[in-house]
Amino acid sequence: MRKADIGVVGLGVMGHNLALNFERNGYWVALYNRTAEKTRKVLADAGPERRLIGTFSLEELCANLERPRRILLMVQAGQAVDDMITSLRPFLQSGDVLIDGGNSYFQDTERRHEALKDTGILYVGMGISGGEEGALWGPSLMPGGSVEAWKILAPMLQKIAAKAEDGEPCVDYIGPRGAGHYVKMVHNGIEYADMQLIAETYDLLRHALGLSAPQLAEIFAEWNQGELQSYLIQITAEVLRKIDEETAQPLVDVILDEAQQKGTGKWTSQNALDIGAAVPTISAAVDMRILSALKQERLQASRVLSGPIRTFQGDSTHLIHLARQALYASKIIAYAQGMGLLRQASQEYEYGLKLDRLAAIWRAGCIIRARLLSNITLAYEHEPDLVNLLLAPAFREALASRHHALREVIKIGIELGVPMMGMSTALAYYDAYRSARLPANLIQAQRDYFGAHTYRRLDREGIFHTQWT
Ligand code: NBP
Repeated sequence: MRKADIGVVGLGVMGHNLALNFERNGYWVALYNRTAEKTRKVLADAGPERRLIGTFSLEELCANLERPRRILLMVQAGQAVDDMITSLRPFLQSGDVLIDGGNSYFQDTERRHEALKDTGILYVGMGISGGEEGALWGPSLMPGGSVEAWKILAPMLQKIAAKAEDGEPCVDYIGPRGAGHYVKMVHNGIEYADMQLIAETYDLLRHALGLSAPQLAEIFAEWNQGELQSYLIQITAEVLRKIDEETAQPLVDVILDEAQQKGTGKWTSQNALDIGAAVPTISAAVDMRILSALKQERLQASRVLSGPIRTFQGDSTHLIHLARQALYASKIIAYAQGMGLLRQASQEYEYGLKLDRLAAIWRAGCIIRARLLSNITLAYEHEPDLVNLLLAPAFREALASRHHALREVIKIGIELGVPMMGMSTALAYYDAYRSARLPANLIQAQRDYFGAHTYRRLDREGIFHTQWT
């Protein structure tokens, strides 16, 4: 009987679409899902004559796989992954490859990698981005862990991955242990920031100019033709254009303004704090989701807390032009923060990350795919040790001609009382990073005053303490 080239465990949104992607690319795929009904449904929906083998126990799954076995786990991150590994272990042999393609926390992947290290089972923590469509037609894949496993998997993963404009598959070996899931986590952190910056731009234009959702859709659609071209801008235009069939209003206007989150943005901020990397725009995006969730409190506060009662008096065409520039500038700064975090984590965890490769595999397939990523790829290819993306000549120039717009747009937001937490933090990061002297001298003096924490001086070497009173 024909055995399968790969097994997929977990046939939810991602698992079943990835299975179909492998199948479409010529591979035989064995399917397993905790709830057997789902397996039957995937088989029935796919129809006959497909390279799919339904299995209804993990033993049956493993018996139906070519050696070395390749198994992709696409179950909910957390305990379910540990449970599946424990249940699969008795049926796996040395040399078999086990891939966790869920959004696992990278420290969990480190722990699982360590636990499996002496078993001969090759463990891969793989970040996957692209959602349902990407899983089916080509995701961006971030496999980390066993290098041996990468050699076995590379041809298959290159086939199912998205292809960038130059035809290059959006997959590469990321690094050892939890590196793949680490990079996916930061990808999601950048995604949070990007979405927040777009949302602020929408909010400001709506407040200042009173534009309707369909009018805003046209603006975003036009922006998507230029330097801002990206999946998130494209879907923003499509979302804003959508009319609710029941109410005949723009659907976005009847959606409750409470943003949910699954944790990858929060993990990015938490980890950045742990390793001492500044990612204020990513953190602002997480904070704004938290604030958005306080709907009832906000409703009450809106009745008692005062703010400016002003209307925008300027030229609307000019404001739209400024907003476009500000969005691009703040987006560059947010990406610089994310890439800076990756650079620092690479040293901290000895991941050996190649930032040009990461930017390259995000050019297509994933949620943050954008024209900007081609420029980021080039910047790191040209200068692999670039300490901060802002210093790359192309971005230095892009910001030199746009930071005024960013300042203007934030000022207008402040005047109208529109919260611009993402853009404000982006600008503050830019201003802080380009400051030869920050007021940390005063902070050091305060620390020495109340806690005798000592300070260093600009004019001579050594550690100093002052009796301040
Ligand atoms: P779904 O919620 O669609 O499916 C979850 C799958 O996990 C189902 O097959 C479910 O089996 C299985 N499962 C659960 Br829940 N608990 C299990 C357990 N204890 N043992 C065995 N199987 C269990 O999730 P999804 O959206 O396909 O996401 C899967 C993974 O991929 C997650 O880690 C997610 O964060 C990640 N991811 C999702 C996206 C996305 O856009 N959705 C993108 C990138 C990564 P059942 O049918 O028996 O309940």
